[in-house]
Amino acid sequence: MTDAKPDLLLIGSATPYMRDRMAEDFTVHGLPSEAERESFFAEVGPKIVAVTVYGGAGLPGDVMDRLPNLRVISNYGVGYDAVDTPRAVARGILISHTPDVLNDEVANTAILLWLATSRKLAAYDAYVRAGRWASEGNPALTRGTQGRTVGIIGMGRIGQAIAARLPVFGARILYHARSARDLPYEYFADLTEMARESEVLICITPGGPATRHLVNAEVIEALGPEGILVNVSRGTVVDEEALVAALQDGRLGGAGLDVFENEPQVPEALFAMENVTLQPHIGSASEETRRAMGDLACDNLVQFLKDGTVLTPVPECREMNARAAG
Ligand code: 8YV
Repeated sequence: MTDAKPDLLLIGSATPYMRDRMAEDFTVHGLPSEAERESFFAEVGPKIVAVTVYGGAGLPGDVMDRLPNLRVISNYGVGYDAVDTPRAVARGILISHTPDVLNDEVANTAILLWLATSRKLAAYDAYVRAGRWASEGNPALTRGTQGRTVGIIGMGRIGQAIAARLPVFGARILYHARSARDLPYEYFADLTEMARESEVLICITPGGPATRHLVNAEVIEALGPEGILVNVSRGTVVDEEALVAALQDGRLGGAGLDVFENEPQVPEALFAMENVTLQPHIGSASEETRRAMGDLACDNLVQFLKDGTVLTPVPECREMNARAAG
């Protein structure tokens, strides 16, 4: 019976729960180390019909090329910038991702990073743990979080979930996106202009070549010495070198960062900064949300086995999916 199961390649990690679910319908293979990859591709590559992919390594074109019978890619995450989408589309391979189920968690993480950075939560936690409260007394005051002007870069599903949380902080809400939307927030076509107006800038736009270094030196400069940058999208969206330089010179007030340009590498210059909060790309990483994402990633594969479609195709594959549905 087991032999009849189609073969799936798992790239990156998955929870034990997801592995069990995938193993119900597929023979699951892990991607071996570089040294063993050539023989793996030669022996197993032609059998692989499905890939589940998680993490920054993604599914680059050269790996895809070694999987001649690949038909479906299930991306465990909403962002799929690490998958070579044009290559997959050209080959008629369907890509699914996990939208919506993580909106609230990632929005909460964005708010958390803003509040923690503004009130120096991590730095003052360390202050107490080091016994400095007792020996040095109360630390310096911080900037407050009520009544701020908050600019959001990207007004998709998660951007809207972030905006929906801001009224309790009495925030004025601005946003920058490719086009204005029918929403009760102030639209800025020009990002630098919005950054100049913002006290907090929250980045939740998709990664990939189109948004690379969208938050550049000029935008960071415009946000200014009192401004806080929060990034819960992709490290590539921010010019990290310019960000570190601005923080070092006091040209930017602070930063709450969940994502980095070269994960898991983080510029060491940030480690000692009290006005910076660092997280290891955990925006969606709660047990509940990862279970929901894992379920959707697996449901997409199950659906594909049933009728050749997926439940939540990436936008580039919607048409292909509709055609498969007949
Ligand atoms: C994942 C994410 O950690 O969904 C996303 O796009 O950023 C996170 O939920 C990511 O997919 C892992 O690379």
